[in-house]
Amino acid sequence: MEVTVHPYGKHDNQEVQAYTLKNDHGLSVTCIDYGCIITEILAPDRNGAQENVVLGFDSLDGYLADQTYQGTIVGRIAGRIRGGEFELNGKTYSLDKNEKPNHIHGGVKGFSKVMWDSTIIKEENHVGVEFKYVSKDGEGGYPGTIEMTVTYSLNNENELSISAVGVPDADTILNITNHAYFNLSGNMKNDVLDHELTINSSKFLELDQEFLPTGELLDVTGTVFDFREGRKIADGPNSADEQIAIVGQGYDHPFLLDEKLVTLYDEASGRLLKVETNQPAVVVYSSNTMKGFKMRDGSARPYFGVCLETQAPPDAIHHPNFPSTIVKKGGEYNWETKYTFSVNKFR
Ligand code: G6D
Repeated sequence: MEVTVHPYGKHDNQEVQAYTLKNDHGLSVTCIDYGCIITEILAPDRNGAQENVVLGFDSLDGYLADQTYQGTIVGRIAGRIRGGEFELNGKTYSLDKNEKPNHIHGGVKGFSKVMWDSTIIKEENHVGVEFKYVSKDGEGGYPGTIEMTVTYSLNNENELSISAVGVPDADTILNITNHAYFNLSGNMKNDVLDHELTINSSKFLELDQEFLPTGELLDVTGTVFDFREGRKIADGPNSADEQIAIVGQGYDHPFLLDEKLVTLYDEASGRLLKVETNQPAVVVYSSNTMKGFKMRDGSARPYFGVCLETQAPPDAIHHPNFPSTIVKKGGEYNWETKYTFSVNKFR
């Protein structure tokens, strides 16, 4: 296994470095210290062809201009916060309203849009990169200074593990996620409508017209939101379900995980992605309205990527019945998600 470093451009007079992690079985992951962005994952198909399975751009400029969070670590709070404000310990905090009138994905200078300090990791059984960033009190409108550490690690079991640790110096809220758009067809050969998604989740969150949770938990039974036995992503866009229509004729919904395991399978290539997490929910976003800009492997088109954003439910601070996103002074926030890549040679 190896980790190599190479220049990737300049941002705010800082050199942006790219780190490529390679294992001995044809899996490689490239990430950069701007937004901890994963720019490429090369994974073999059933015939051993190594192809890219995440959407992205072919240069830093693409990521600097990007408004769709391609490959980024998103925070302080992934998802939307209604009205761009919340109350904590009797004080109201006003956040960036970067999706008026609401706040989304950590605001104007969220984790996905800042430079992280990096240290490469070379161990006998894994290689990786450790990214560090200090989010100062008041950044984006959030309380408390948080020391953030995000670590990417690749081993010879074809496991890409991502962990995030946040240590605040005051009570605050924190709920990060990884916003990679997966497309297992390889090099965006096809869209993801034929991908089979399996999620052991019996409840998903109802969304309103602003894509914010209403607080209602809906039963998946008998709907295109029931992924317990596996389901083609196409079932959503092909459905007349009003929740599908609300978010642009696809999925953009948080699912509460009964088992913290999600799988994504592309029969044409044989690629199988297993996602394991310590998080209580996953937001499935099928890039319903993504269009109008050039990407590395072609032009952006709806349904050409699917995000599996493991996290606590969005806007949890306004819903006492959701898992909490409050982190107390002296506490520690821990987020973990492991992606395992394999091929199914026979199906
Ligand atoms: C859209 O509603 C979706 C979000 O879930 C997604 O994260 C964003 O695009 C990139 O706003």
